[in-house]
Amino acid sequence: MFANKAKFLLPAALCGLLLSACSDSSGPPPQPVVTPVDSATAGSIAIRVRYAGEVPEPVEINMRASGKCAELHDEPVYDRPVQVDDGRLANAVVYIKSGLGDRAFQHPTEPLVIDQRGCLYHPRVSAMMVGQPLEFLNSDPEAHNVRGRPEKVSSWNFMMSRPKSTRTVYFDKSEIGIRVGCDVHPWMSAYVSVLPNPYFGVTGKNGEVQLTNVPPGEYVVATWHETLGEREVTVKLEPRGKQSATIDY
Ligand SMILES: [Cu+2]
Repeated sequence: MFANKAKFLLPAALCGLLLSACSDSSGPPPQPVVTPVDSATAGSIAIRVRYAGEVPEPVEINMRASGKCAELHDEPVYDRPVQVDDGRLANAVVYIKSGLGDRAFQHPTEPLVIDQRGCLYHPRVSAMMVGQPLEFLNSDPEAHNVRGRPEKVSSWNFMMSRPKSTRTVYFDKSEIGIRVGCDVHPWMSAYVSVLPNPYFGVTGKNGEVQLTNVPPGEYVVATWHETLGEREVTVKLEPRGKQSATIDY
């Protein structure tokens, strides 16, 4: 029923019910036949993401209505989807959208971990590769369900009621900006992007992402932001080139 799409694997479901912490024993999809990158000719692309518009006022999250969440914070908690520092936009996913042809890349076996802590997701915005494990961790003394609302891969939904429990999902195709949420605490939002190549990153405070070990070529590099949408730029990379580009919102 989950064939060819996001795999929420049954053994993991069972072990999640029985144990406080466990991971998938079924394992990720097999590694593809990899197209090697010649490091002697590879280069790098630096992308800077800027935002010139108005930054929405942060909205205080009312956690008092839901269980223990409010007790987990000493200070008021604000929702800040648009984070801008000195004109630089954080939490934008930067990735090579096209230009790599049919190259195939090894996926990491290290999981991307999204922690549920203080009734918030950490990190809020993240990116990973197709085939890489995505591990949800519950660090709270509070039950959360994890509902994925993708458009291309299959949706998933499971409950995580025990502190320090983990659950793992896998993807065998790519999708940008999959929304993850919790029905118990409707303010909880995370966004995961699943990429078919290793050339991606999420901007931090400086609004920058470095793509390294990129083969020479002409690429469409795209950015995605949860409320500001997508932008693209074309970058031509010579052998051993160092290119940089700015993307403006
Ligand atoms: Cu929750």
